[in-house]
Amino acid sequence: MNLIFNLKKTTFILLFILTTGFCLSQKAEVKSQKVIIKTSTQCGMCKDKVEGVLNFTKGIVYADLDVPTQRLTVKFKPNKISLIELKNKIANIGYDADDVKAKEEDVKKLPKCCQPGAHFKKN
Ligand SMILES: [Cu+2]
Repeated sequence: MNLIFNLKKTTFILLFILTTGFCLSQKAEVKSQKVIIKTSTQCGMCKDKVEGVLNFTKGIVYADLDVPTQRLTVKFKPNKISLIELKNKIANIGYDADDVKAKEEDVKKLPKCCQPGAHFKKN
């Protein structure tokens, strides 16, 4: 009787440990998020610059800029870098990122050809 009871208890504890462990491992798994950000980039140099910075930023899985549409696709880990931090990072390089506008001083640091209006009118 006592043996059966102990066996039940052991099974219960084992099951408990397994479920807890499973839940914890699920939580620890980092889910990455994908966003498309509208930027003020204009050419291949802008592309190299933005991708160069972002692809070496912690928490960013990859960054890919489509030059003709100015759309930047970023896959990132929200627990490492937030969307606003990401946009600020782009703005710091000198480009607008959606609602986050680049500062005048940062825009002026860009090569002349990459500054707004160099290739086409800023909209
Ligand atoms: Cu450029």
